[in-house]
Amino acid sequence: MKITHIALAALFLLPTAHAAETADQGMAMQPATQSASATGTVKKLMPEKGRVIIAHGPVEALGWPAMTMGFKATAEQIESLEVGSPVSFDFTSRGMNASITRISRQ
Ligand SMILES: [Cu+2]
Repeated sequence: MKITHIALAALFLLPTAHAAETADQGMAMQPATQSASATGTVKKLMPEKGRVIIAHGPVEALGWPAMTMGFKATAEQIESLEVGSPVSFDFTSRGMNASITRISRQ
């Protein structure tokens, strides 16, 4: 999802938080794992890849603007979702590598 984030950041001329984070991943330094919560709308389910695409609102804890991105999710989490569902969820993020730890429909 790196390309998507760079493209979105450029497209909307948003603050550089995401771009800076993405750039960090290209260097030897590994970003720390952080936990955060967000709300959003399910855009796409990708059970074969263990991912769900969510249009999420701003995540202040991480300095993320609203955007559409992929999150790692378990088969059970993906099965509980439907495209178009509004959701609230918790996730851990290492740079732009985000994994859902809890998700529920709103
Ligand atoms: Cu994002």
